[in-house]
Amino acid sequence: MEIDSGRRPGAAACLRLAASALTLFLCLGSVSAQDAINTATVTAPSGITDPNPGNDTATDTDALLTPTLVVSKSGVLDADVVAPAGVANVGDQIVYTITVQNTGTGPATGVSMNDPLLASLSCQIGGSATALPATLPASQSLVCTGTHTLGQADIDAGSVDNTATATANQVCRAGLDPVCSATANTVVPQVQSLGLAKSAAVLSNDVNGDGLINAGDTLEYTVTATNTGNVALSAVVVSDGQLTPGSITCATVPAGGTCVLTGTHVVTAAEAQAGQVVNTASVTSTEVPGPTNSNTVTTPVVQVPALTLAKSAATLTTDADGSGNITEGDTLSYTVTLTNTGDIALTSVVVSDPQLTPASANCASVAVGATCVLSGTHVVTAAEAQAGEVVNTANATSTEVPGPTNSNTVTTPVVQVPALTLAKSAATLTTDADGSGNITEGDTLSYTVTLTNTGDVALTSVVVSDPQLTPGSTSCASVVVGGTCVLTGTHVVTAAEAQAGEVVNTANATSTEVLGPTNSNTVTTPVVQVPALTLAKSGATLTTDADASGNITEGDTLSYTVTLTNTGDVALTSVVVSDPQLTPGSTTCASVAVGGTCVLSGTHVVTAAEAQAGQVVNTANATST
Ligand SMILES: [Ca+2]
Ligand SMILES: [Ca+2]
Ligand SMILES: [Ca+2]
Ligand SMILES: [Ca+2]
Repeated sequence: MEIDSGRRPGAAACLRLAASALTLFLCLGSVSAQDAINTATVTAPSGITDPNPGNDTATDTDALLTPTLVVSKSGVLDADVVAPAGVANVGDQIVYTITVQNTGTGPATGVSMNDPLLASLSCQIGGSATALPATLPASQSLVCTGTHTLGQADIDAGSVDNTATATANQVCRAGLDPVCSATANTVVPQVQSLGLAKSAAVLSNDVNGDGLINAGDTLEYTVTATNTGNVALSAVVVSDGQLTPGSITCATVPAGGTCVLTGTHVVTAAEAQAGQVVNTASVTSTEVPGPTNSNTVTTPVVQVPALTLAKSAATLTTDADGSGNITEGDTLSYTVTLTNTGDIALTSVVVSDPQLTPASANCASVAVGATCVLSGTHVVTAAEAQAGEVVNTANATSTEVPGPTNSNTVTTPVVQVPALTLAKSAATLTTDADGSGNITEGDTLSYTVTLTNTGDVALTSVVVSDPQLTPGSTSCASVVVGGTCVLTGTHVVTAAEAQAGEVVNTANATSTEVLGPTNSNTVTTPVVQVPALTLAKSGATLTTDADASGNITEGDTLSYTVTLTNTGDVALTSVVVSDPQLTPGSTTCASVAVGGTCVLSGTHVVTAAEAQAGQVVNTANATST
């Protein structure tokens, strides 16, 4: 069916209804205030024979007042109902105003309104609410409002078209009158946009268990891309090169929907050094090429400065005494190594060991994993030798690890070298028994025997002995290095020593550390020998009484004994005891010991002269070497 409204000659307005077999014109004739004359004419279509042409026209003349309705409609988008404001979202509204104006001369009754898009209408006439259907007087307007809530289909379509249709009893009758309708086309602007937000880092693997974010720890981030527009976006890619995985692709994200990348990041040494992890993600889509960047998330990293300090064992560099082992005076070398075991560089590093030369090493900065090394030497002291070890601990300080941090303690055994000397003084004549002014038998000599600790360790249970002295020994519980233990004693020169012509004297010492015995120097003291003898002659014994007179007379034989006694302190040698009046006249002793004798026994015949003299006078003598 075709509908054509327009004027026709002789009519105020006509409505042409055309069907395949019939065209019908409904025309409203000219009207006045009092009547309406309406003439209807039917014309047979071409090819149709009108069997009764006389009834093709009818005219009705009525005296009436006629309403005329004019419908208009407008729609206004309210994009602020649902956030975000200004963007049309599902739930936002279009507010429609439909106005039916009665431009005719008479009231329209049964005025009603149909708008399939609007669930309910709120209407008023002349400012007063009214229900439908209503009577609309001439020159009045029926104003109805209603809202349409946007659906995604509306937004996807980009606009909403809808038509309101008014009906009344007199006009706008469905199927009879020209349609009293108005269509509103309301544009719904499409917005294509993406928002991207990154969560704060969550510590998901605390490698060192300290509850803090440090190098090596794993952080987890959630990067959320949100479709902040009002239409679906496709091929949404959320990326963050610092995360694992580094991206996610969502084929389609509806308006308001999200595409979420959850990834992890292991805090690097560089980030620890910098003290923070700085992280920005991005998103793109087919519709929003972008990239759109996320907020930048800065995560503080707790720095863990740390160091270790290790000291090497001592190396014997200079073996001063050539002993092949570590002894007093030897030079040891040590290496003290600081290693940066933390996750940031250490600055103003000082490695110290006051026992070494040089005593410290300075490093302005030591990178992670790098070292600062002090190499120095140490000469073993007497005290260390006494202690039997060198005990040595280094330390280190830095700006980041103020410390001091001590190294391992290195204990180096020192081989102790106990040693002593024993010296004996020359003899001093203390008591000159015989007043001879020199050292002779029976004189008293004094000696001093001095033990000196010449080693590098104290000597204990020291005994200095000399059996020839009185006292024969002295004991010292302990003799420090360089100290002495002195035996002072006296000795009376013996006969044997006088015989020998000297006092030969050697002391000795023992100690726990130097078992010994260690002998002193031998002191030989000359003894002045005092050779002496006595010569005694016995009285004559009448051996042969030649004249048998019974007394000593001429011709009698007398016997004598001449005894040499060694009364000195030295043996007498080549001793000859002689008496020329005796027969034999002498005797010789090769050696006569002290106290020993050399005896001449001989006889003598009284001579005439002796008889004449009345006596025999007889003197013996002796010689010796
Ligand atoms: Ca909105
Ligand atoms: Ca940690
Ligand atoms: Ca040595
Ligand atoms: Ca003397």
